[in-house]
Amino acid sequence: MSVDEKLKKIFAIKRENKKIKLIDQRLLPHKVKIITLHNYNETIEAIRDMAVRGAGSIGVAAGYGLAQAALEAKHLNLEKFNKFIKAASDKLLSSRPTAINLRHSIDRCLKVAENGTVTERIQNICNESDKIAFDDIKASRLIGVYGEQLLKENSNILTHCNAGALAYIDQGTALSPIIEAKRRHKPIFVYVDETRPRNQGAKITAWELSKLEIPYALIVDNAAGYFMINKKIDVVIVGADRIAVNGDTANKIGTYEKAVLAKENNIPFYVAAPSMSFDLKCESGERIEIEHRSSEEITHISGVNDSNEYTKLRITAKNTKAYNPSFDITPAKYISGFITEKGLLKKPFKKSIKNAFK
Ligand code: RUB
Repeated sequence: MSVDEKLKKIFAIKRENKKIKLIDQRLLPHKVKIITLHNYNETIEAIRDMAVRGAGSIGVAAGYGLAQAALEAKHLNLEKFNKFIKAASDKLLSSRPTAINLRHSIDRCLKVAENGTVTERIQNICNESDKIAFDDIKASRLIGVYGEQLLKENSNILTHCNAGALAYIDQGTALSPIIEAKRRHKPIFVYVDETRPRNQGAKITAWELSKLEIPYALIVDNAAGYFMINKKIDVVIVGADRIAVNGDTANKIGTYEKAVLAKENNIPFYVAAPSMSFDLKCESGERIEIEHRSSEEITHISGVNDSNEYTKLRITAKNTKAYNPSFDITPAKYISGFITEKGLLKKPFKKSIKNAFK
């Protein structure tokens, strides 16, 4: 089976008129269950509870969610329709705050719904939501093509969290250059951070790479320094949830420390991200809202037992206090470049980012 045939089985999200279908990422890698979301409230819940996750997929889900809301409101007059869409947008926007893709998707869908009859506005929102997904596919492929050029034969790549096909359709951001290398039969090896607390690396990235038959090994989050200082890692590639105009980048918690370690060890550190991940209204990382999630994500762990039954376990003493910021900011000075659908953006980032996306 070719890489492309294998990729088709790892789809993040699809829209079929009012229904959204997605692989429930909470159950991976133990169960590949496709769930159907019937209305926009179900979609909000799926984003909030991370059945769908990853900046790009959250953005697509939000656009599709607004399409669902528009279809749900088709019997309303124009005034009530507009109020309904405004309320639905606000609710979608508050479902997860850090990834800018969500806001960009909502803004794009609202913009095409500024004029016309209710029927025309519904059609425009639906078309735009599909176009967001289509644009993501194109960006994902181009990121792969540009990023692959940075990988030498037998490169050892470290990645954090999951920025593959389930995070960003259709072959991810950080994993896209890796998939392109596989397509071109270039030998490479991937070190996968487990990515506590939700273990997106251990549960999703490792699963995706094994499905695609790309050689990898899972490492614990605090082992990256060991592998770097022992010259086992040649390059780091991560995704992004929001990038400020100066290049400061929000990504999954732990990204910052990997970037500092990479600099200390003279290892290039790339962020693979499409235009949808850049926030041109945000001057620097300090202005990026960081999502704080439930402490239960740290105190408990889920998986399957020997009978393959889903189990959740508490790993700490009862009532253990835990802080759980979901993202951190990597200052631009630690980033070697941004792999985008427009090519590699180099320093000075203020200039290259503005030139690429103005
Ligand atoms: C996901 C995360 C990923 C980026 C990848 O966090 O931090 O690295 O979203 O970006 P979470 P992209 O699992 O909490 O959503 O989607 O652009 O690949």
